[in-house]
Amino acid sequence: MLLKLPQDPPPLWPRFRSPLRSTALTARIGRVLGICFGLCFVTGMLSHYQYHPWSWLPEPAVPVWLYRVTQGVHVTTGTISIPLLLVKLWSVYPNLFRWPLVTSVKNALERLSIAVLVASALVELTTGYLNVLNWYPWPWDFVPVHRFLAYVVIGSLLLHIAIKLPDIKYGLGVPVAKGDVLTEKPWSDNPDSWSNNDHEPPPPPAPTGISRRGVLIATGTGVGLVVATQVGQSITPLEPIGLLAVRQHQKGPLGVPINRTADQAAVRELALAPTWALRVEGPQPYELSLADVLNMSVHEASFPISCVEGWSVGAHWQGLRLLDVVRRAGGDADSHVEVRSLEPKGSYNRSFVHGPQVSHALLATHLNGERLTIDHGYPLRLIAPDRAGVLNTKWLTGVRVL
Ligand SMILES: Nc1nc2c(c(=O)[nH]1)N[C@H]1C(S)=C(S)[C@@H](COP(=O)(O)O)O[C@H]1N2
Ligand SMILES: [Mo]
Repeated sequence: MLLKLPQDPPPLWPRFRSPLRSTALTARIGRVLGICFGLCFVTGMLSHYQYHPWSWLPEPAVPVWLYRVTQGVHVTTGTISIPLLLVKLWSVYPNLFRWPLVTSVKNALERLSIAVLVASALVELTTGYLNVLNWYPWPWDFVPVHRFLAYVVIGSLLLHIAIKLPDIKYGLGVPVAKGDVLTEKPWSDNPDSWSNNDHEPPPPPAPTGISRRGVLIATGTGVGLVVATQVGQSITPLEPIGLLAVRQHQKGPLGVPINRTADQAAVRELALAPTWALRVEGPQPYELSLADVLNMSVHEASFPISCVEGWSVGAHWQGLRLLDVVRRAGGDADSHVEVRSLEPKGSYNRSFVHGPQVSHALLATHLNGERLTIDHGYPLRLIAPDRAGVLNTKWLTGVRVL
């Protein structure tokens, strides 16, 4: 006991009597949520790796759909974690009102670790979803904070699982309709620990309204609907029911959505200038005029464009092979290559290619059989398989062999 507190809570202190809330229910929701958090974390790290690959382990170029799948899983698991987390919090929030609020130093630390987990998870998931909507109503840089918070979430989640292991084992071991009612046991019954092991099932609660199984079914249905109406942004055949799919390929020119237009990037004039040329730097520098570029644009490839925000769509590309351009400048398949955009500002106005992607990348002039539109990167853009969309720089001006 930290302080000498009154034995009983104040008279207006909330009391929770719902027989729906139980360790069995919480553990089942928690298991699915834990799997989602795990998948979201791992795929998020893969995405981070796309931005900052190690030079000794460059990103692969095959299978061409790899990033499409990992990033689709990242955004989908993150999105469904929002309703799952809300149900999970609903199932345990009466614990906030246990009396006394803390019973020991250990108990206080446990509560603090949960506060960190809940707060970081809520911020991580909400800002992640708002990022998908391209809305940034906060003053910090999204990407580094999103990554840092991911470590906080996963660290405090692992701690939480370790602390709650006895409850998790108990909760998953009893049928969901049976088992203790989480909130009926007064805190003061177990002053030493929040997680008590001696769960003694009280007499089964009288059935009223929805059952615990009903809560699980409703949650599962809701999550299923979110998945079905969202994955249309990466699984194109499901697009017609993609109510929550933020970007849809039919809504962009040439069947591909656009994240940033030429006007937003302030490149329209530069990209349309008749003097446009591609400057290639390296041991043997040279320039390609627009006519040269179009003459050399004879290579075709099909691979998806996959945005970090989760949308992706298969596409057919035609262009010059980056490797040919690099070789003519004196480089080869092992070169590190910098591809630069006309875009004056912004962190995505240049992109680095090395490893297997050098041999697979195209400097594309055509998309799905037609000349690139200005918003898709006219006159020339980078595109490589298994590469985050944001790294496929548009409106090229130069290639540098490093
Ligand atoms: N120069 C430049 N290239 C860019 C961007 C940008 O903002 N500037 N956006 C990127 C992002 S986030 C994506 S997903 C793809 C989208 O390509 P699209 O607009 O042709 O679909 O372009 C990438 N290329
Ligand atoms: Mo993107």
